[in-house]
Amino acid sequence: MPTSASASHAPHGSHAPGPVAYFEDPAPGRGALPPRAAFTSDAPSLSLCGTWCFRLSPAPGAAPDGVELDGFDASDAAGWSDLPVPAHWQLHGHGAPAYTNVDYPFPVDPPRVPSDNPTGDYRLEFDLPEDWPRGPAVLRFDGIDSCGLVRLNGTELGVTKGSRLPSEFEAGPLLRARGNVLAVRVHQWSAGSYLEDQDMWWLSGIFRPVTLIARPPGGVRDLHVHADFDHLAGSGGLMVAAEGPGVRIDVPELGIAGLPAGERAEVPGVAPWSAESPRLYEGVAYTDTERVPLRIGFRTVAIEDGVLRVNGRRIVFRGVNRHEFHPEHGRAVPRESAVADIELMKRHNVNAVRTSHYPPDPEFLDLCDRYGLWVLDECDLETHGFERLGWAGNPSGDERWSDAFLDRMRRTVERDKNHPSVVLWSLGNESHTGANLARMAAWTHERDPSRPVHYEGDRACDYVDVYSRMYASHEEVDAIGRGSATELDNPRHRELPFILCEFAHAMGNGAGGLLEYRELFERHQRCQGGFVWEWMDHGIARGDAAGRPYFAYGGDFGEDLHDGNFVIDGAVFPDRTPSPALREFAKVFEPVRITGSAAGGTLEVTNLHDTVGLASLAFSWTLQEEGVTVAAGPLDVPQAPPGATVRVPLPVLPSPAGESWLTVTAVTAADTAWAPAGHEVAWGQVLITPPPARAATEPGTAPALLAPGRLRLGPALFDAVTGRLTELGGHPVQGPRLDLWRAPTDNDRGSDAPEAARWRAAGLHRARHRVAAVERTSGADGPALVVRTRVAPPSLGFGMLADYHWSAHGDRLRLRVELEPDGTWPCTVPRLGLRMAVPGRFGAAEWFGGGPGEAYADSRQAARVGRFAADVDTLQTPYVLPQENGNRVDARWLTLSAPDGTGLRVEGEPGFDFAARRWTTEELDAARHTADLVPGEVIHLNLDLAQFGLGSAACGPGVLPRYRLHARRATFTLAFSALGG
Ligand code: IPT
Repeated sequence: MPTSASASHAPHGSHAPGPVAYFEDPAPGRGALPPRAAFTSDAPSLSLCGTWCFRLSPAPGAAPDGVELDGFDASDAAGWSDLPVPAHWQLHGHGAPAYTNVDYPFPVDPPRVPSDNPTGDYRLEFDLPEDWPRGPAVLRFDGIDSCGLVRLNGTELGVTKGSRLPSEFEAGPLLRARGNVLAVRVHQWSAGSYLEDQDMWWLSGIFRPVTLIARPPGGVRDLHVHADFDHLAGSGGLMVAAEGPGVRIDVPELGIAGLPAGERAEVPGVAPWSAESPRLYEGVAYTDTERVPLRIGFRTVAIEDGVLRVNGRRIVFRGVNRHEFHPEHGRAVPRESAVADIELMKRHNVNAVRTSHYPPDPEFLDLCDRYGLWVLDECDLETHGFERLGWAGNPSGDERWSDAFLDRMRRTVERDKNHPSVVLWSLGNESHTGANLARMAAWTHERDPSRPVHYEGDRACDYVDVYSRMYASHEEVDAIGRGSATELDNPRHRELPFILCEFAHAMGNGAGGLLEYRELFERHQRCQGGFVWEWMDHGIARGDAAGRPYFAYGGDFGEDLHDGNFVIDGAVFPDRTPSPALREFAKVFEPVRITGSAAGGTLEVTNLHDTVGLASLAFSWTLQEEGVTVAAGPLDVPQAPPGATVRVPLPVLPSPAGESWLTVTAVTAADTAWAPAGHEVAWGQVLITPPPARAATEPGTAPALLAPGRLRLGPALFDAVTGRLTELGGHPVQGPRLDLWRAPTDNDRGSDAPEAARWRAAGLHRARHRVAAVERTSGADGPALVVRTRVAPPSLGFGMLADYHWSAHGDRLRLRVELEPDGTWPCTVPRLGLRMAVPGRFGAAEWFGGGPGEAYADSRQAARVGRFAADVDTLQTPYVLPQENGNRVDARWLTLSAPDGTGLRVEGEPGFDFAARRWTTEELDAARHTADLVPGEVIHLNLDLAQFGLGSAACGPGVLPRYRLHARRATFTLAFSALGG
């Protein structure tokens, strides 16, 4: 054991023999200074980030002695290497990342941890700057995962636990002008690991900044800014509590000068802070020896009549859960990535963040203050793995862990208490319930009565101020909103604001059903929104043997216990590219709703902001005929307070003959911190000219039998035996056949409603096609080629009768498919559609219909009617675990063409969904990573009548009944023609 290991804490109730090392002690760390607010000042500080010497030992006992001493040999020859700080050692070639969701990756034997406990020794020699003042100085660690023993110049400063929480140690008396030796021994596993079982990668090390900060005698030790807003009077109040001699406050903009700490100033006419209008006032708190810049936001959070209000207004969380993640750096997130997150959130109408499930890098909250996001700031606490044991031994109810729980909450609240963006505290996540949690809540209520306390695990709402749930179905949220009996028939559930701390699990393709959640948040005052799970896929950037990049997930590092791709469940991909889910979110939760009708002659514009008017937006309109702009202009929209709807007459429009839509958009009128002027915030469409009646089709051409075994029908050739289309206008094709299968999504496989398992059991992935007849007929609609088939899985008795009625009219080849279920179907169906293949050269797609992005039955609000172009490669959505993707809805027509203009045109009567890919559905289904998908020779084209919805069953409710698809009688009509050539 290392010499500094302590055996001071006797094991309680543990059957394992032996003393408890400091890292196994359930108590908080030792030696740290009392927690205080995160702030910078004009006192000298020295960043100790950079390159440190590092050595990883397989166990504490194997760690070298004397690292903390002068002259220790930390050379490469002695087994040391360079490691950046901040960083995780597993992402720099030492050990490997590992992913589990709920399971502890070690035996549950609290507070013991495995003796195979990877231990990283960090060593930094540093000099002080010339002008560094003598006297007190603190050494600040913003995050060490999971336990660090800190020694400076041979002397222990202390031990820190609580990976995502800061610790400060007094370092002043030990500092030397030159040749300081800072040694930090970090253990991957500690007693703290039992409290840090969040659903994420296990990644260790000093992953947040390390700073030495001079503490001038007579300086400011801590500050607590109280800045409230009285919405009735329109005035604010400012009082700054401070630790330090004679602290005073100036806020020049408000005429506040020399306000003594502890005294309150009334501030008439102040502008309040909100996520939508994040007004901050610059100030300074100072003593004779130190000046601390302040950014003050005035706002008051209150719960009145069961409704959460800020500055008197009901707010709705249109939020996301944000883990800190970067595909190369893990939780050591570079500042520009944090800024990118916030810009992306703001640009997609996200107004709130739950810092799941730990306080973020402190700078992130500065950004939230500045850009404007409501924050639910969550403590670094999760003991989920005890659920496997029926919660037996859960630390939440165990006295031995009481101080550790409270310590974590204190460090959260003290660090972040001055952020106007933080409107709720959260005790942690998935730690069941217990006295230690109740104590955290009681302490928080006492310390900061200005913010309500959240914790989803307090299902009885005994010690929290909001009723919170995760993944409640629409039906249940509606019941809660109506105040009807809830799960525990608990009156508290009818009195408190209700929020979904997690909903709409964004794993893979999905979640569907966002629109219906929004409707509930609008219908019920107490249903105040929620936080999508989650912001980002935690995929780790890797390359395969051929150098093709992909993102890794659980199991990709050889873990013997892991939860696969459950860590890939974000609204942005690991590289922060927005996924279709985020675009859907942006549309569903747009802060302005634009509707209207041509018949009524008006547009309705509803302001759905919580606190601001429409002044920051510019409105304009565009009229498009078949997706081509024919007229456009600005639109005058009168001011509307939050919640109000204004009516605007439709602009004077031409009358195009073809299908025409008026699109009205609201864009940012001026540059904002998060988007340039012209960024689209909201849009709506009104149908002006419906699709014209179809011109009478030319009379049909009769099919002709050609030798050998081929049939000609107008521009097409068919196989006379199989009845399958083989050529169109001279282009080889594999003609359309009924296809019911899709590569299951994570939601299809979801545990709550495993549709995919039923589809597979029903053999839908390997349907066989029996050709019953190939007939040349001349029915009422003229001559036709009729191919009668039965499509059915092997070994089972049910199937689908599919008749293909082909007719040729000039250059157009028309297909009417008639479907009829045969026998009793045991399951729903993924798709009702056709699959065909066309030459790979036809890689440019253009269509008039829903777009530009992918859409599905229950996730299609973001699809607008227009004319769109994309190549087949960009029609794909690169879900980290490949699955069904790329569907476009309601195409009126589609062309796929080659650069020389040859190609294929498909028209719907009236419309169809489509997807086009360079691999088959079976290949998509089999792929484990994006790099497994290798383009083939042809383009596989799905032309669908309908597809099963997405839902959220990967973690939560399945597809709503109206979006489920059943085998049913159906008719589906398309027309094909060849282009050019
Ligand atoms: C819920 C967790 O709180 C969250 O961290 C994440 O794991 C999510 O599930 C799934 O991705 S807990 C679950 C039991 C609902």
